Amino acid sequence: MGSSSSNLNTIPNSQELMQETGFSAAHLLRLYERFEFLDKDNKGHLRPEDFEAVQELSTNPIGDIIIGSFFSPGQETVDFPSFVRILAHFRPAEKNRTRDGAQPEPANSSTGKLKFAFQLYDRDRDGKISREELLQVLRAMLEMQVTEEQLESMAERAIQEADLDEDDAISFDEFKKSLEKVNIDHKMSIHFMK
Ligand SMILES: [Ca+2]
Ligand SMILES: [Ca+2]
Repeated sequence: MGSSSSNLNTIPNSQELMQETGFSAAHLLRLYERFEFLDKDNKGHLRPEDFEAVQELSTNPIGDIIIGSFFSPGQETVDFPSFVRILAHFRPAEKNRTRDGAQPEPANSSTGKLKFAFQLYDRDRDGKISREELLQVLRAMLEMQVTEEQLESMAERAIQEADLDEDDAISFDEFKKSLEKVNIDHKMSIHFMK
């Protein structure tokens, strides 16, 4: 078996991170190993190009957009705690976990997942998805398969359907309403350990 190269003690603030994100010790260790693997030159943080080693992302049409979501606007690096907090959005929601009202909405709740999805579109993080932002995502997803004209009419339709206050952009509330029928927990969950 050999000695394990990492244990919980090597992870800074591991207890707080587990409490905050709901990841178990085993999950956190796995994520730490993953982080260290991606951090090839042991910088202690990841840069966008480090994510290119993640197969699922390099082949995902909106991989760049997902990678971008790990970085705050204007930031080129992500450290381990932030990395874990982002991934916490993809934990399946726990059905029977009660939480007291004082706690913030957990990242893996339906609302937490929706907020994360919303932010994938809202590139400039001004709280609204503009027509141009919607077009950027559609373009990335459907590259080469449809014409620019078709993309524009798709964006137009999406905005018309979701835009209730008619400001020509989609707010988070409008986004949430338009996705009410979608099982967001199912769509945005990754089972981290099989
Ligand atoms: Ca925006
Ligand atoms: Ca609106």
